Amino acid sequence: MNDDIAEIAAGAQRVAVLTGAGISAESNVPTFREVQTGLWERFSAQDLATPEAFEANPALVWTWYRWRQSLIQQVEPNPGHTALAQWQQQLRQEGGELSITTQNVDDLHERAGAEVLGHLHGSIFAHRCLDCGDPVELPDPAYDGFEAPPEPEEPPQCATCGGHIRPGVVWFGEMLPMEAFDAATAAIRSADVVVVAGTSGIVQPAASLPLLALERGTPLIEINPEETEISEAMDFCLRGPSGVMLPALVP
Ligand code: BJW
Ligand code: ZN
Repeated sequence: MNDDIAEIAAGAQRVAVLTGAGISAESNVPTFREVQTGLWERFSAQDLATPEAFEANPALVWTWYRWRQSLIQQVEPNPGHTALAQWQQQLRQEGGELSITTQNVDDLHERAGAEVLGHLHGSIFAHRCLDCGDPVELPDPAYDGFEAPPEPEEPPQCATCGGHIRPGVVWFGEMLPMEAFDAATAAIRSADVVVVAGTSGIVQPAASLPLLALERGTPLIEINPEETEISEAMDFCLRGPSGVMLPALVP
């Protein structure tokens, strides 16, 4: 680890972290855009991750998300998640704060013991009615294995209005949850250092959030084995997996 980065991390009282799919990659949750392993290599975002897709083929979309939900439930947080949870706890004990804003719909930060400020793209476990918005609790999907989604089955219907139940994720063309977005904006604006881990920086408006750090000259650190759309704006790039780089970064 470069001395400057270690010094910045050790001196920071307020840390704002933005995570993406890459932080869960070492837990065996597939990312979206990586060559060969990315979900969008095998599946069509257009046909699965838009409101129009759900309207056109609710069974296909529903079953795909239930399959991904079951996949997430079969894996565990990795050392990257744990390092962030530890750093958060450490800073809180010292009167500081580490906020985690994630684009991920999984619950691995929480399962590692961290508190998440906001899930910018929702949660795959928070089902709700498409029509009336009522939240709905469902039993876990009984799918086994990682290989492929099972035969499509129709989504359940809302007990209140009969509408289709949908996953609580943010599809393309949908607005992000305002509360999470505003909280992330405030956290980044007031941070001593901003850490961006495991995101390609392609999807807006999430990808532009860390760039708010530029307004005040706050140090920006990227953790990613690959160069990304937002690497150029970074002060430091740690080129490696977050499961290795994050534990090394925590003071
Ligand atoms: C590792 C690692 C390891 C691997 N350690 N790292 C043109 C310009 C600007 C915007 C747009 C535009 N055209 C369309 C838009 C808008 C659109 C958008 O941004 N599209 C882009 C594709 C261009 N955005 C939206 O639609 C958003 N809403 C919006 O804009 O609302 C306003 C509006 C409303 C109405 C009309 C018009 C505007 C909503 C975006 C919702 C995104 N949803 C998804 C799916 C969620 C549900 C689900 O899970 O299925 O969110 S898409 C998918 O991408 C998911 C992710 O959260 C998101 C970001 O992906 P992420 O996390 O960066 O993953 P990858 O795979 O891209 O990258 C992984 C990275 O990890 C890589 O860099 C690896 O190298 C790295 N890595 N191993 C560390 N071990
Ligand atoms: Zn309803």
